[in-house]
Amino acid sequence: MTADRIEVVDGDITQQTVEAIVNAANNSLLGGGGVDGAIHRAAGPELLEECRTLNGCATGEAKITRGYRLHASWVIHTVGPVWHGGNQSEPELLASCYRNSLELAAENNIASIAFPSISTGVYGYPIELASEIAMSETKRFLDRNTSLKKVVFVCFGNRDYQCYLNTIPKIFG
Ligand code: AR6
Repeated sequence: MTADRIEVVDGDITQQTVEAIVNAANNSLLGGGGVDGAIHRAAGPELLEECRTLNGCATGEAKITRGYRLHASWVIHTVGPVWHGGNQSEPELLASCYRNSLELAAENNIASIAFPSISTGVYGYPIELASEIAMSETKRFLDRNTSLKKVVFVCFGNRDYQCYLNTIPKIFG
C-alpha cells in the first residue's frame, strides 16, 4: 500500500533520521534563510563547499550532495517556484521538484527521504495547494517504485501539520 509508506510529522527536518533530506534551496545553491539556512547550519561548512561545485540549480530541478554532520547521509537540493498567482507554471514546477527529488533518491538507492513544504515559506506558495501537489506527485511515484520505503513530510508548526493531515484523504482516499 502506497499510503503506508508516507508519514506526516510536525518537526525540524534537520533532526529527521532518514537517509536523505530535501532542501528548499534557491537557484544559487549557496544557502539562504528558512529551511535552507537550518540545513546548512546543521550540516556544517562542508555542505556549502560541495554546493559551490554544483553551478546552481534550475527551478524545478534537483541536485544531490552528502549530508556531512546531519543524521541524513544525503541532502537533495531542489528549487521551488516563487508564487506569482498560479499562472506562471508554478504547479508544474513544484510537481517537478518532488518528481526529480524522488527520482534522484531512487537512483542513489535511498530508501527513506524527508521533504519540507517546498516554496510555502519565503516563496509564498499557498500551503493547501502545495500540499496537494506534494502528496499527489509522491503517490504517483510510489505507485510505480518499490525501492523507496518511506517518505516523510516534515511540517514546521502545527498549522502546516494540520493542513498536510487534511490533504492525506484527498490524495490517498
Ligand atoms: N524544518 C522543516 N521545515 C522548515 C524548517 C525546518 N528547520 N525551517 C523552515 N521550514 P522556506 P521556500 C519550513 O522559506 O518558500 C530560502 O532562503 C517553512 O516553515 O524555507 O521554498 C532559500 O534559500 C516553510 O513551510 O523555503 C530560498 O531563497 C517551508 O519550510 C527560499 O528561502 C519552506 O519555507 C526558498 O523559499
